[in-house]
Amino acid sequence: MQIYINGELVPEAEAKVSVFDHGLLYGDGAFEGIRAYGGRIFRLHEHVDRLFRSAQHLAIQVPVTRDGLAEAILRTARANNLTDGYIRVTLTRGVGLGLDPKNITNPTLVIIASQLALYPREMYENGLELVTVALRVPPAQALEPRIKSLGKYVNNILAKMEANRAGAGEGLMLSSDGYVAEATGDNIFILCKGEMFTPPAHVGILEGITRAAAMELARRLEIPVSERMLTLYDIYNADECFLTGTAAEIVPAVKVDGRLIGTGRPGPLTKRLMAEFRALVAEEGVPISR
Ligand code: PXG
Repeated sequence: MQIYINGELVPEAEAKVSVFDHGLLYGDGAFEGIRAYGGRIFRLHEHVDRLFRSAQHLAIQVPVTRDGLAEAILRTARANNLTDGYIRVTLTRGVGLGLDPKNITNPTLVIIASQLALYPREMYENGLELVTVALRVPPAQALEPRIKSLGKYVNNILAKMEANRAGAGEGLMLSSDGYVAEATGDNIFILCKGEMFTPPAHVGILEGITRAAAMELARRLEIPVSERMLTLYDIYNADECFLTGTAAEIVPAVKVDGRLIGTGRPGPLTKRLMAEFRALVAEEGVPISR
């Protein structure tokens, strides 16, 4: 595997960052997880833009331009003959011991083009089970959720461990005041009487790129879709429920905290959206080959 580090492609065994890297020491950085389908990178520019917005908030100067980053991602995919896979872009503040970022000037940019397993195929056909975890998402006033920051993910990892302990496919996280926020690495949607709802960003969610794609597809199918504050009552009483994320794509959720959602089978609108999503990723996207 060839890894991109700060402008160079190097073999995996030589791809090393400093033990003084602020990403390692403090989780001081941001990342993107991107997928490629059939030789095309899905929503490449949206991911590049989100990384730049994260970097702008963190006041980390991305060492390349937007076009330069898109090109670096494509170059890394090409060097690894990637057609279908997962691309992980990591940006950190750079090397420096001690919290104060004042004298840290050389950010670290790493791009890995690899594979990431989806949920088992069975979960796409039969739906997954969610459990509400005790751990809450950080309030937006404390940790801006729109930054896809490295450090924030300890919370998501702990939440995933809680879901694993419960034997569920995913953990559902609430805001500190008990509104439905998101899953540990996915956004959540429900369908009620033909209308689609998802929590607004200010609840403390990541504004997912797959979430935006699902909303676009719903509009195309003339399913009314809106952001709304949701409680567990809304989820338990929904006709259909599904999760969206780069890793998960669109995956039905059929059981939440022991309650069957709707019929307990992936719903008709969820299935249509999954089919439309598969068509979208096959036709859209930036070609990897020149
Ligand atoms: N919420 C959270 C907390 C996430 O981390 C999403 C929602 C969905 O966003 P996108 O833009 O992917 O639709 C995410 C995304 C990984 C990995 O490395 C994590 C994500 C995406 C891809 C890979 O496990 N999280």
